Amino acid sequence: MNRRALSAAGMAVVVAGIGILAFSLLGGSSSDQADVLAELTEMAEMAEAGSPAAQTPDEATIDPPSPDAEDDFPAIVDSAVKDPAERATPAAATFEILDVLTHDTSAFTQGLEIFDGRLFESTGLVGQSSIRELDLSTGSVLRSTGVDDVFAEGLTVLGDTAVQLTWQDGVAYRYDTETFQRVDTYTYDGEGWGLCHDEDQLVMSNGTPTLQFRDPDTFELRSTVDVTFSGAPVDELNELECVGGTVWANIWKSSLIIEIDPGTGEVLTVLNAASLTPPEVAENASAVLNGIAYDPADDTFLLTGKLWPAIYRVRIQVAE
Ligand SMILES: [Ca+2]
Repeated sequence: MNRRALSAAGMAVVVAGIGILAFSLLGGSSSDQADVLAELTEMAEMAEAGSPAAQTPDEATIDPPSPDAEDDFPAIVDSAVKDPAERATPAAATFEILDVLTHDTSAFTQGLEIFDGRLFESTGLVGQSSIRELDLSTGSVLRSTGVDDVFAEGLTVLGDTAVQLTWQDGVAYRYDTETFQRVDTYTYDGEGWGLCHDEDQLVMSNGTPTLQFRDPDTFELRSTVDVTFSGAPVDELNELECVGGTVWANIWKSSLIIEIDPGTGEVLTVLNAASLTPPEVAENASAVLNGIAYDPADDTFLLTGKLWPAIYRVRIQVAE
């Protein structure tokens, strides 16, 4: 695709965003989750159709891109962490697959996070839950400790400790990152789904449109924000990833990933990752995308799902 076509594709995305924004301003919001998902999907697919980066896993190369690859896509390439104030919102995003790592097909992925060049995962299901470290280059399991008595959920790593949620057990565990021994336990109301942290707080999802902000040391609840798109609540927020002041989340049972302004709860960006679902798990309704890890080393994301055979390293491109 040439530069002119890329510019046209970028413009189409902007027009789509303006249209949805106008829809919101005219009072056309809906509280129905299905409507929200349909709108988000339509917006993402418009960007996908016009993107040179749209790929299926079969088309993905396992070779890293050339260092000057971005020069080929000047019209829409952007950093995922660019200040949202500098781009039109809501915006649609696409992705480019850069690498394919292996993934344990028995891992019911509930959380994925990179800390200091190391990759950590939380897996769920009672009797199969675990906290584990994976090889960041290959995806192979380096070490895994069972969390057998609960249904484990989201995980975030804070240096020498890591915090892991549980689904309906009402407890969160803090581990020593090096030994995976439990060093503290917290209790909370409601369910636990996804977890990440920024510079001064934990961000937690619980299957509702509400994100909770908690003290990173005591796990104490500080405040909440309700996530909305065009004025409508976005339900079933799941795995989270805190990136440069915003929060990325996937929506359960969909392949949609959204970027959220944690101050207002507004959806800033939407990405449709449906084409990533490996054919091996396409018929398994439980095998949904549920792993998002940002790698600050090269501004890429690792994406995987429950029981998926692969972890994809992608570069997310947000339309300007
Ligand atoms: Ca994550």
